[in-house]
Amino acid sequence: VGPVNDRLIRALRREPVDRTPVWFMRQAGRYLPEYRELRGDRDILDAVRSPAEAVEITLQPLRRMPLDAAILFSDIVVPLVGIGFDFRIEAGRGPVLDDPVRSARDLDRFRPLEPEVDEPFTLEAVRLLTKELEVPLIGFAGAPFTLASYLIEGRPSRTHDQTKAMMFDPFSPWFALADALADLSASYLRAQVDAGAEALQVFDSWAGALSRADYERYVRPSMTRLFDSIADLDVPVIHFGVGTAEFLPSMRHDAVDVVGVDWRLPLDEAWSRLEDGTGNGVGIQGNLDPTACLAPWPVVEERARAVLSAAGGRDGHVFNLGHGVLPETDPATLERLVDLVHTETER
Ligand code: 1CP
Repeated sequence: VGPVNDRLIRALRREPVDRTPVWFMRQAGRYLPEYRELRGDRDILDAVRSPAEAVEITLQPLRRMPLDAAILFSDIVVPLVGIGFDFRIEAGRGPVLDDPVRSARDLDRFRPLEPEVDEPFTLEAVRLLTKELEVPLIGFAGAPFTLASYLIEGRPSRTHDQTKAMMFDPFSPWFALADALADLSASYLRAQVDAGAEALQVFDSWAGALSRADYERYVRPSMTRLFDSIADLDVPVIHFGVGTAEFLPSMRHDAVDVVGVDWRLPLDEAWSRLEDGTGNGVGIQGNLDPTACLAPWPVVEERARAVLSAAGGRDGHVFNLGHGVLPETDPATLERLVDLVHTETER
């Protein structure tokens, strides 16, 4: 049996829906007072390792607003931690690795992920959640470039210099590293689906640091490897990136149902770039600027309506922000936004 509310799944499959589904990246997080209260300043990896706590945090936003999906509370570095990379997540900063990946020798630090052994807590959280939820649970993983950035830089980076330096160096182990990360993410995604996740999202948050030519040459091959190896899974897949407007068509793969776009390009234009020449349809997720949610409600409303009007009621639209909810966001704004999307798009 599937979830009671299958609007998200239908939209991801580009089937007609009664209302446009809406969820938010980082919908479970610091903008919620109940999240801050529960978490304090502890490393989020503690919460991830406790199925009960991960379940509770995943459910928090759904208790406040009728979102059309839940997203598992975890992090993209969790499978890396599972195979022995000793990340910690610093509050207000992000993942830090004291002993980063720098040379071909560091490839020895990789081994295949054994999800039931390395990530039992994640799979238990997925099982508990899918028993309880009335909306689909989205499982997720990081894409190789974004994961490589944390491994190589050893900390959050805005420019990803060392990552790109390794990538451009013809004698570096870049392609082997990217393939190892594709395999890691593919097994993490497969395990989440086996445990009950009903949709998947692959996050390539930092791919926008690359030109189209470099994305094609250095990143797309490992993305093809990743998506081909999960193509047999019977769940819809979202491929999300930030700053990727110049190479949206390169983000399409046979196994990708929907491309997630940031706020830089209106949805109608994103759609025409994606459909360019292929003839096969693809859905779109997005794309309200998360900083717009810090503005007074009339501004949020006007901008949300602009997103909906660019989507034009097409099948295959999933409403979301262009990136994650900012910690300064008033939860009431997101509550009103969910309501607006549902009311405005009633078919
Ligand atoms: O202590 C805290 O509360 C820290 C904030 C936080 C949260 C809420 C981090 C640290 N991770 C998470 C959970 C998380 N991470 C989720 C599940 C919750 C949800 O979406 O509702 C997901 C899907 C992620 C995925 C993730 N982690 C991404 C991809 C999505 C994105 O936002 O681009 C990335 C880039 C990370 C790395 C990361 N983890 C945490 C932070 C602050 C960061 C970004 C650091 C940076 O700027 O590089």
